[in-house]
Amino acid sequence: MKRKPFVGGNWKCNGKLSAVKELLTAFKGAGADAKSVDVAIFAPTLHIPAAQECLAGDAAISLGVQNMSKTGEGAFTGEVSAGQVADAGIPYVLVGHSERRSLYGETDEDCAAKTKAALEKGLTVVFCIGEQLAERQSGKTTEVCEKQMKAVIPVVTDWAKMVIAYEPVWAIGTGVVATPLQAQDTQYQVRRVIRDECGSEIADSVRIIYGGSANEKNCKALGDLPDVDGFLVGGASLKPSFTEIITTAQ
Ligand code: G2H
Repeated sequence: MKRKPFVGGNWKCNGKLSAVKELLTAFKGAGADAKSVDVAIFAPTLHIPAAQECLAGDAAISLGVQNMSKTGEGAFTGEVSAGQVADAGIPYVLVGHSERRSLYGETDEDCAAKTKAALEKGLTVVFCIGEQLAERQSGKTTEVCEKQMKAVIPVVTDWAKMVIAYEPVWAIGTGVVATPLQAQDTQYQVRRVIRDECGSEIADSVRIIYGGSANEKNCKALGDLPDVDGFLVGGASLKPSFTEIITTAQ
């Protein structure tokens, strides 16, 4: 089944405000066709108003936050709620990125709570899963991804607003990309878990994207795979050549 590709750019905690306009102007020039690809830039939260101004009137590129609170509004110093993200006109949120899980101690339960809160406010969630190197080496990749998926599946009320990002932790920011065989095998298994738990209609329509050292050179071979529906791109989304990933995907 052909699914509409999704290409996300995860800028992480990089860049100055002055770089936002420069990069987004280059991305707008890619001529992304909103009918054939969904593109979202996960900018640092402080940079989003500048990004919104730059993208005003451009239907092809959307914005997202890289994290949000699992709680609602109230006395939660330093947090940003799902309602505030939605109220600010930001359609996407990343949940469960491995850097949030490993550096900030986010658990499967936290990721499920954030997903539930985001979906309740109508946000689209890009939900990240993936195994550590030792887990792959000991043959536990499918088991790890299955556990991460099974923690979130019970709270998903609208699969049209879910994108799953398979990001092997050993490939993140390392320059070591998964082979096409590794990506396809794992993403096939992730879709199998969704099929077992939620049925074929949902499994066949949900997008499962790949992340981890994806770039303009390796995206064609990976994007041609049957269970790879696009990319979550970190380092390579901080360069104008990110446009090549968009045009290859669409
Ligand atoms: C994984 C990815 C983006 P990079 O974190 O989510 O980053 O492409 O730099 O490996």
